[in-house]
Amino acid sequence: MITADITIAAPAIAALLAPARQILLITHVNPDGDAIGSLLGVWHSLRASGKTAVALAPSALPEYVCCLPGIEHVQVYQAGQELPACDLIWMMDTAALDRAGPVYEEHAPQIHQLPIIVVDHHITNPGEGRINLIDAHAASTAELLTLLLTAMHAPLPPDAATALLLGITTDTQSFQTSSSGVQSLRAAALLLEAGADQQAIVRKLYYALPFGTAQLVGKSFNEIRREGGLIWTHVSQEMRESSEDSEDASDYITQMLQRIDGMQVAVLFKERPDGTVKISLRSIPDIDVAEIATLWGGGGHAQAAGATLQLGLQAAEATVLSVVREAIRQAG
Ligand SMILES: [Mn+2]
Repeated sequence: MITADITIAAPAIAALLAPARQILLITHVNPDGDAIGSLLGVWHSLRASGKTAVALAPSALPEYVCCLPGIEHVQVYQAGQELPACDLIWMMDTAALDRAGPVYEEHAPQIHQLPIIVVDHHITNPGEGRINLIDAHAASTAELLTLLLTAMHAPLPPDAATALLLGITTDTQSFQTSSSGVQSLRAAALLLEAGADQQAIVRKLYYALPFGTAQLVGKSFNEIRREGGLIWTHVSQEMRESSEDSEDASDYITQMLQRIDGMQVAVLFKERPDGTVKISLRSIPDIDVAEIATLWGGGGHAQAAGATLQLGLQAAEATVLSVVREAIRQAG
């Protein structure tokens, strides 16, 4: 079943959960706030309902989720590890099974034998689970999960609410994205009513910028370029080596690029230690960057997408910018 309708998904998911004894919760590789907020929110809810659940992140967590209550219960997958024992898998915020990275690569046959629940908001999600709640209009997966758990009359303890609210807050950039509307605010209101600690989230997300991130933002902005509505910059390995930090700077830089007056498409090129280049694309509603990202095996949302190129920094810039220039030209 693939549906965007929570009232249809809720009874179907409740029926699948009812007989399950051990539920494995998985999210995407390089997890963000929505991924971990969703994972931990569902974990707390299941635990409060007396279920046994394991929350598994395919790779290391971003620093800003470390304030969440119960975060120590999120396991980070180690290469070669066995898949935790389970009779049901629940995947969240994961646009395709293979976005679970090493967890999927190392256990695909086992994963395919189990019933899978998919809850996601990526437009590119093909719906590979038994029950797939996929709503590309939802601003975050945490928003969908909040409404789903509410529709299922599942427990929503304060720690679950805090985790889910962090997911909504990060994916909407505090209700600024074009996809955040009535439903996002309604979900947030439900979470506040359930006792979410909003101030703890605000302090961690907006008043705790690591010094190394500030250094890296400065270096990257020093190299910013513009051609009409096309704005781009990069983070090289050299810049990272000469700063104190950090993985998380790229999110911050991308958000800043989007704020520039006249931006139609913003691109951040991030050089990885293995020599590949990760691109992060942002756009105004006339231009679909998810479609552009699929050219290199990436994906995401129409206005926020990413991909990894097996090219060096200069070659990646030349390749991507020529495609984006053409997209801007076609959008008029
Ligand atoms: Mn998300």
